Amino acid sequence: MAEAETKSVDNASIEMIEKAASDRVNTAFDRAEAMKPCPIGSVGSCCSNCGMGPCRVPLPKGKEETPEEKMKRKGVCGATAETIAARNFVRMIAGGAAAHGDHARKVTEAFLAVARGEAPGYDIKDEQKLLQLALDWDIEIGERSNQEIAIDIGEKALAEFGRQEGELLFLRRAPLKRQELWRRQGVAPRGIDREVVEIMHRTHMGVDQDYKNLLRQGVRTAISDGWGGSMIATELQDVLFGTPAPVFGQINLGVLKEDEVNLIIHGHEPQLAEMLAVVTQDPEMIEYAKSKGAKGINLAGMCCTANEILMRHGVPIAGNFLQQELAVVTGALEAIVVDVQCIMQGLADVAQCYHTKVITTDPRAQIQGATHIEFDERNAIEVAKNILRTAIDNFPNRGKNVRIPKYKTDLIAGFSHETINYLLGGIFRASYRPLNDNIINGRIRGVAGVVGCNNARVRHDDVHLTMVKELIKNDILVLQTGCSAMACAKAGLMTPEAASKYAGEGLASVCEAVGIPPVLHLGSCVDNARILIAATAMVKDGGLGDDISDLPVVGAGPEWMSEKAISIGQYFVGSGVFTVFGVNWPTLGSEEVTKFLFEDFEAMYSGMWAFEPDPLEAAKLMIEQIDKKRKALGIDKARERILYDMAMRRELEAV
Ligand code: SF4
Ligand code: MSK
Repeated sequence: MAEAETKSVDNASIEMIEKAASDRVNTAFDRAEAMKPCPIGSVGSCCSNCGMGPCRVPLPKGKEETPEEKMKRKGVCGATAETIAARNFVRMIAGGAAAHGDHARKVTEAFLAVARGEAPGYDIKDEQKLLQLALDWDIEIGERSNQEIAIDIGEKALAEFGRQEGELLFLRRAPLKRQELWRRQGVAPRGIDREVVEIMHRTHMGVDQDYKNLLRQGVRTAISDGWGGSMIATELQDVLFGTPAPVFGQINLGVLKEDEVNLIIHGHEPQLAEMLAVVTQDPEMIEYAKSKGAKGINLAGMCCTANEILMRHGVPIAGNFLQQELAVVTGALEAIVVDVQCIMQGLADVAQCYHTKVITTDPRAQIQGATHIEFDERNAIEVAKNILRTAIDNFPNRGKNVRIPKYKTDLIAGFSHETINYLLGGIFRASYRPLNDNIINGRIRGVAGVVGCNNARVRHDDVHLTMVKELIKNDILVLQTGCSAMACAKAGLMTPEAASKYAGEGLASVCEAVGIPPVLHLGSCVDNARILIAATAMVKDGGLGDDISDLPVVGAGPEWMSEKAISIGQYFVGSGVFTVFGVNWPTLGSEEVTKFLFEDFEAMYSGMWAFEPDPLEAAKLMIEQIDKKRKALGIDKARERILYDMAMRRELEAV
C-alpha cells in the first residue's frame, strides 16, 4: 500500500496527500505522524486546572495496583484519578456545548435583526415553521405579522441562553417519560450558558470532587446543547433560510473548477454562506470574474457550513474536515473563507505555499497571517461582495502548480425531520407510521445515527465507511450529519441506487419503495437535534414503546475528534440512546469513571456510552443493542417471517 493510502481511503485525498509531499507542504497528516498523542492526557489522567500542576496520575502499566499505590496516585491537591478524569470529560462537554450554544446565539441575533428589518437581504423563508414555533412556545399568532411573531420568538430564544431557573423550553418536545426521568435525575437544564458556566466553576480547583456529581452536570449541560443550543440553531436557521428538502448535490475535491474562480466557505454558521450563495450568482460579479480571465465563479463548501448550504441550495461540497488543507494543495483555490469551528490554523501556513487567501470573517475566530474581513448581517450583501471581489482579484495570481483531482460523487441530501415525515407518510398524512411499521415487521431492523468528525489518528473516512456499510447491510437505516455524512456521500452511499448495492434485503426494499438512499443526510453538527426530533416522532407515532430509550435506535461517532462530538454523544446517551465512539476514549485513565459511563449510566438514563475503535466490532455492539431493544418490545420474532413474495412487495410499494 502506498503511504498516502494508509492515511485515507478517499482517492481525491490520497492524490492531494501525495501532491503535498511533492510540493514539500506540511499538512495535518504529516503533523499527526510527527506528534504522537500524549498517553497520559489522551486518557484523561493529566490535570492542569491550577498552578500546582500539571499533575499526572496514569494507571500503572502491566501490573495490578496495590491499595497503597492507588492512595498515592493523586494530584498535589489530593484529587483522585476519578476526579481528574471526570473533570476533564465534563470540560470537554462544556467546550462542545459552548460552541453549539454560541453558534445558536449568533443565529438568534441574526434572526432578531431580520425580524426587526435591520438585516437587508435576508427574509423569513419558512412561515409554517415560524408559526409552529409560536405555537410550541405559546406566542400569540392572531392577526399579527410574521415579523411581529418572529420578534417574540427571537427574544424568547435569546432568553434561553441566560435563563437562570426553570427548564429550557424545548425540553417539552421530548417524550413525557424522558422529561420525567431528567427531572428525577436532576439533569433538566436551566439555561444554556448557566450549565456551561457551572461546569467551569465545578471543575475549578477545589470545588466538585465527586466524579458522579461532576458527570451529572455533564449530562445536564449536554442536554442543554441537544435540546437547547443545537435545537435553537437548527430551528431558527430553518425559519430564516428554509427547511431542507431533498436536493441533488456533488461532493469531493473534483467539484473545484480549472477555469473558474474557486471559493470555499468553511466552518459552521450559515449566515455568510447564504449570502455568498446569492452574490456568486450576481451577473455583475460574474462579469467581474470574467474581466479577470475566469469563466465564472465556483462556490463550494467544507465541513458543516458546507452541509448547511448543500441542504438548502445544493451548493457542492469540496470535502470534510481533513480535506481543508488538501483543497489549498490543489493550487486552484482563490480563497478559503472561514467562520467558526473546525478551522485548522495550519491552513494559513499551507496557503503561504500557494496563492490561496485565507479570509477570516468572525471577530471570535481570527488567524494570524490570514486576511480578516469582518462579516455583519446588517451589511451582509456588501461584505459578501467584498469577500468575493477579494477572491476574484486573486484569480490572476493562480500559479502553474495546479492539480484538481477528478473525483466527485453525486448525492441526495436534505433529509430534515419534516422531509422524512412527508416522504414516508405523504403530504396529506405525513407521519412516521410507515417507518415504525417497517421496524415492527422487521424489514428495517433499527435506526443508527452515525455522526461526527474525521480524526488524523485514524485512516481518513475508513472507520465511518466500514461501520455504515456494515449497518445498512444488516438492514439498519443510517441517519448522518457532519463530516461522517460527507465520508459516506463521497463513497456513493447517499444515492437511492446505493440501497440495492449495499443494503440488506429488507432495508433495500423499503428504500426502493420510498425512493430514498439507505443513508440519509440530515445536515450539520447542530442538526443532530433533528435526530432527537426524529426519534421523538417515532415514539409519538406509537408501537415502539414510550421513550426514546425503548426504540431500536443507536448512535456512533467513529472518527470523533472535537469536544462538540463528546457533547453530542453525551446528549444522545442522556436522551436514552446507546452510543459508541471510536479512536480513543478520554476517561480510560480511570476505570471507575469509565465503568460509570459504560455501565451504570444504563440504570440511570436507559442509555450508555461504549468505546470500540474497530468499526466492525462497534457495528456488532450497535446491532446487539438494537436486537436487545427489539426483544424488549416483543418484535424480535417478526424478522423471522420475512419472505419477500410478490404480494409483500406490492404491499410495500403501496406504502
Ligand atoms: Fe494538580 Fe489538583 Fe491543581 Fe489539578 S487542581 S493541577 S490535580 S493540584
Ligand atoms: S465539522 S465538529 S469536524 S463533524 Fe461540524 Fe466535522 Fe466534527 Fe467539525
